[in-house]
Amino acid sequence: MFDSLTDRLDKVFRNLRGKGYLTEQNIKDALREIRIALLEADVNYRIVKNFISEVEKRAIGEEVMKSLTPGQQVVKIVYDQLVALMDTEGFELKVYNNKLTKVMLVGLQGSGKTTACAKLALYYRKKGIKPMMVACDVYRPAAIEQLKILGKQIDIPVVSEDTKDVYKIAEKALNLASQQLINLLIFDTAGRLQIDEPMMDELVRLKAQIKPDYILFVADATTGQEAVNVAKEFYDKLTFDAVILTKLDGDARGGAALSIKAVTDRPIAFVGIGEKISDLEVFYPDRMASRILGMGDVLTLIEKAEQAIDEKESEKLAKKMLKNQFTLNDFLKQLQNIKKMGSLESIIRMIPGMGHKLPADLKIDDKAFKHIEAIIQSMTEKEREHPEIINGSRRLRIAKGSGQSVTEVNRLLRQFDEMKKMMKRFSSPQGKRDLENMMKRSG
Ligand SMILES: Nc1nc2c(ncn2[C@@H]2O[C@H](COP(=O)(O)OP(=O)(O)OP(=O)(O)O)[C@@H](O)[C@H]2O)c(=O)[nH]1
Ligand SMILES: [Mg+2]
Repeated sequence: MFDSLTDRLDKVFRNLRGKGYLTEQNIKDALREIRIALLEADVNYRIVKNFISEVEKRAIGEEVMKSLTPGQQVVKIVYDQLVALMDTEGFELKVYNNKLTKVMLVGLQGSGKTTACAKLALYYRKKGIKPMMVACDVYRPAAIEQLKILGKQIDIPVVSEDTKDVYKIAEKALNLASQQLINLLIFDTAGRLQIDEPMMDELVRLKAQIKPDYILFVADATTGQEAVNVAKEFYDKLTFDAVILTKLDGDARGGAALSIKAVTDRPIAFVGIGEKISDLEVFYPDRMASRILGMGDVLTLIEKAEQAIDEKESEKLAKKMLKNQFTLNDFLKQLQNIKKMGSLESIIRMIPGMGHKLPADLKIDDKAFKHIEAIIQSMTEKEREHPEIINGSRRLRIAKGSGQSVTEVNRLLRQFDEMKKMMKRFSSPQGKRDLENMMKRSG
């Protein structure tokens, strides 16, 4: 995500940080580089101009230049400006478990509306909300089927009807929702390649009929400024409430994320970060700014961990770690928890200082997980609890049983051993202090 922008900014800041004090010229040079980086990221040029002049106003002054860490101060100012640029002003899609909230999704063809429909439904169902989806795309032949398949996967009802009359489908959905005490009705609508009048008129009419509580504009982040221009046109016709920015996982530049709020004055509410139905995140400007500046996204990481890991279980594990009683069985459990959080790659990219250092095209193979799992599963209960008994012949048996080589088995056992040593170190009082310092530095 945003790798090229992050890389460029990282270079500028490294240069600044390396200097003991800053002259006005240093800052001006850095600002010029930042300006180019933003333009290359496909941020709207007017936004870039304002952005740079705001940063300049704050950065060129006694306070920054005379401070002990001028480079760091400039980074902080850029960070603040990025947050301001993507400000959501506290926007929140409010859904309640005792009444109906209606949401309408609109956007260009292929922007990710139908996928977002299912993602939203799943997201709110996890919060105890009763969602229902409505197939209002009656033009693309497979569109209704697509939504139905998604609905089946997550076990959420889909309203559809064999008709070209979208208003009839909408009416049916409104009736069903009130009969079945649905809390969230999400309308998937048809997209078009070009914005055309009949399509817009249909959306305007649908809006008048449904009276949605929220209209969300779905935009494909990888289309950059194009997405922003289209957003403006949709906004003029439909005054949508917020944006779902999809395919951020494939967006190396970040122009849409950085421009859409400033151009339409409507905030980003959610971002799509992958093709899976669980790949939806609430949008937080501060976390996004951290990601862009390569500072990682620890909060999202923690939230994901909290969702995936049972609190009691993780407490038990933590205690075992501290007492150095962590076994291969616990290790296996941890691996399975991590897997629930998403792909290994997406997790690593959120770790401060890690994300942007990985090459953009690097694919971390989740198969490695499966191999480790297979190896541990090929061990007896006793071996998992007491790996020290695993001798040569046992290694051979485990290798055969898991379809891995003995070298792989050896490597896992060695890594596990090292992990235990590290845990032992961090469980001492000095170790805890080290760990805290480490976290402070990276946070
Ligand atoms: N990588 C990635 N792919 C996504 C994301 N969201 C949607 N997609 C993919 O984008 C493609 C189009 O998504 P759809 O949900 O069908 O788009 P749509 O707006 O409903 O398209 P139309 O109904 O044709 O207008 C599909 O292949 C999705 O899997 C995302 O956040 N990340
Ligand atoms: Mg669709």
